[in-house]
Amino acid sequence: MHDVVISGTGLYQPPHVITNAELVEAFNRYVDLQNEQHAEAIAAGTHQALVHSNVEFIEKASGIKQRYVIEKDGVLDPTRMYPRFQERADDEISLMAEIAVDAARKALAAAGKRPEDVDAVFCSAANMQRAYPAMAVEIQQALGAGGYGFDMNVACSSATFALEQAYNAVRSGASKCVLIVNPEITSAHLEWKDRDCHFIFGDVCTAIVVERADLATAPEQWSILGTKLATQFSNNIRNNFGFMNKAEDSDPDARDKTFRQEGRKVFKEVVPIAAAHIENHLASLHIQPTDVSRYWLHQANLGMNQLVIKKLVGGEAGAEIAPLILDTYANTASAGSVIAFHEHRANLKSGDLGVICSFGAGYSVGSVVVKKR
Ligand code: CO8
Repeated sequence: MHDVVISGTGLYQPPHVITNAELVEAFNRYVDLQNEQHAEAIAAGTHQALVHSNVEFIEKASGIKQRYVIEKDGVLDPTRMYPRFQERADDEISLMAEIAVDAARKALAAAGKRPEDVDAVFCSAANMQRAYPAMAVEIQQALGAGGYGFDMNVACSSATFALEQAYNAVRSGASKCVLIVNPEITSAHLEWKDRDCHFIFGDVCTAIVVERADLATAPEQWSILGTKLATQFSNNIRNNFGFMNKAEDSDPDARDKTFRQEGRKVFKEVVPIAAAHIENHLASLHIQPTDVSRYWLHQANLGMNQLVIKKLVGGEAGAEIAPLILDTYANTASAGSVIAFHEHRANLKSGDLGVICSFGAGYSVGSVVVKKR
């Protein structure tokens, strides 16, 4: 078995910011238009009036202050409320591949690797742009990488689940250098018209280089000490969009064809699962939770992360122990814990321990224990 390191990470940050104030203004205009349109039915009691959203609720309930998106005008158009992307021809690079290539190039540069050093590409995200050919194969070709590529999806845990596949491929000797990309275009499958969830998500792409320790040359490297994955079925986070929709004669615009969740239930059920998962994983490696210098946690809700940290180390989830990126990026599905790792590790020193952990739909939870070399 080979020793394995993470030798580089990269981040694609979309060009547009939507603040909570902008989001709420557009949403409330949409609500007013709908209520005007259905005024008679509302007055007759046959149609339920929509209710305004507000910035204070969003910040208090989630910790989110803004989000990045690839396209902003369509989302903020109260007569549309979803992004406006141009369909691309088969001979053009697809949008998902384009943002993945951007993040991948940055990760490869950080690792000091050329695309041809890569012998496997895993495109791991909550949704794929198309059924086939696999996004990973298009990304592999666009980069000029070797080997093979495949797509995988475990919703918010896609990145940590891919890290375990990369770790196993490299330590077994099957691969020398694996590139993971997590292109999350959440704006295309969020229901921006739903007050309960319209504020939750943002677009982004992260990339990670995982390679054999004896071949790594990056100035900064993180040994992977172990990975642990778990799943437990739940309907509390669900999206029924899929290739069977047409054959089922179902409405493509029906509410269940975009993201929906029972947020409060998810909060209550996932916090103990995530905390116990990390604690058990660390125990299997003979590490106490208090020995860990940094927890790069999934970024869905500030309160969730505070509770997970309290259960683990008994203290507050200050920026030093569990950095927050949710305030600026919102929930970016699988990319959240990787953004936290990418942006908040520079001040750690050789020998310091860290945990990258995601949790979300499935339910799914994945943890990766790392040590700075
Ligand atoms: N403005 C004002 N009031 C509101 C709003 C709003 N926008 N929304 C809801 N309210 C009201 C509700 O109507 C309710 O009113 P009342 O008390 O009168 O009934 C009150 O506020 C409280 O509502 P909630 O109970 O829903 O509020 P919570 O405090 O539970 O906060 C959260 C809601 C923020 C959603 C919270 O429950 C949460 O973050 N839970 C965790 C969710 C989570 O972790 N989900 C993971 C999902 S991500 C994932 O797994 C990946 C999926 C794949 C990616 C998909 C991309 C699109």
